[in-house]
Amino acid sequence: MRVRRIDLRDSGTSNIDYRSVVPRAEFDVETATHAVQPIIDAVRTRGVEAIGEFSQQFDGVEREDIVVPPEALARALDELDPAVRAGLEESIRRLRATCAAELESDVTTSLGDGATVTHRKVPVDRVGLYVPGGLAPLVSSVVMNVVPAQVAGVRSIALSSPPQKNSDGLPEPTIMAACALLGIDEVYAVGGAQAIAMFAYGAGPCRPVDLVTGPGNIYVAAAKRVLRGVVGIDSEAGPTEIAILADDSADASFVAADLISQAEHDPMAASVLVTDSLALADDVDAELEKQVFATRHTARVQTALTGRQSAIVLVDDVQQGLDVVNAYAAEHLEIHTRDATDVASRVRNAGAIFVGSFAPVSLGDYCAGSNHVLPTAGCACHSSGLSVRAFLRSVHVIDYSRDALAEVADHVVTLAEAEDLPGHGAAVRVRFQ
Ligand code: HSO
Ligand code: ZN
Repeated sequence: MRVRRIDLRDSGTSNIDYRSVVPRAEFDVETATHAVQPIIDAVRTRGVEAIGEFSQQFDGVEREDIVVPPEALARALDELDPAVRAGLEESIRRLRATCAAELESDVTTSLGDGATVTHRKVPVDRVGLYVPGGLAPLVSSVVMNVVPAQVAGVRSIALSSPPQKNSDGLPEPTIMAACALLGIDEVYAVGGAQAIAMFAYGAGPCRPVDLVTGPGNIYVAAAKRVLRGVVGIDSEAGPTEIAILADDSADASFVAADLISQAEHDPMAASVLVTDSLALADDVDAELEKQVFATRHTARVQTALTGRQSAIVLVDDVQQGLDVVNAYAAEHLEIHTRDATDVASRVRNAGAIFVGSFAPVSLGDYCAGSNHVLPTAGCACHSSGLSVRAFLRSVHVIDYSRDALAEVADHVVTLAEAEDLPGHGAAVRVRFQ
């Protein structure tokens, strides 16, 4: 097994567009939009009937009712392994702490006597949270979606996760248990693009939502892209990615383990090492060789690591490494260099940054107190990971008295004239005639 190498050493740094050399999957979100469009159209026009057909086709499940009964949620929580429950509780506790600290209050600015503008934060009314089932039941994604929504004050929360053959056509039991633990009672057994379409348009018992959040496979990410505008979306959180920026001080066994940890999610997952140390690159290769065959999901990991989307990128120095990782805009970026804190402060584009050798991505996946729903496929250069802010809108509230308006009236009239919009000016003048 060999991870492909991209050698950028001695390439002259001045005129390389690193975005064109960083590794990317051939099958991308844009391509997947063609596959999901018919699914979305079918759910929009035929609702639950179409959902039933897709559940049969993609999940191998035949179940009339897409609603998960409250008794099933309660039973799943009763039957939850106590150690898993303790892990979830710790994860919830830490994430609640960061979410509570991040909750922004309204800001009022005074612009003179009787003139204020308030930046008011208003939670979204109704959200649809997606939790993947697929290759792994991501129970932790229930926590990552629900906690910030609850802290933001969202009143109506619906959650959907794929129906499972071995769970009577209901979602994975641990996922149902986590819903019960967090007090979520509106749960649907619907997966993939059809779940995103159900949230966007509404279907049967599920009323349309205002915002959809959550991670998923490439089809879920594509459905979010297609439906953005019909519904709000958090970010495109598709097949997972890890990039590691490392120098010769890094521990090759840690680096290899972390590359494998995210490759384990999906044959389409991306694991990228960027290093200025050829010795480290070789050591990581050797470690991968050992560790990949000792891990449980060898085939999936191997496919991910040897795919076009994964690579070891050789650079001249840490500065060039930073240019490469900034161009790549990884979902997760680990920094294994000397002065890791300083290097991390120079990163501009990443969904989340993990500093030093003892902050692996797996920590953030479960228990760091950070969120693991993060933008993928380069979207980190314009989008943010899930947080309380994703569930809030900000509204400017403009409150001016007569005198305060008089103070600025001439400027409004002049600017309106300059734009050839005299009616705008007149709307101010009429108040003083
Ligand atoms: N690494 C995934 C999240 C996850 N990992 C859930 C394990 N469980 C995307 O950030
Ligand atoms: Zn993970």
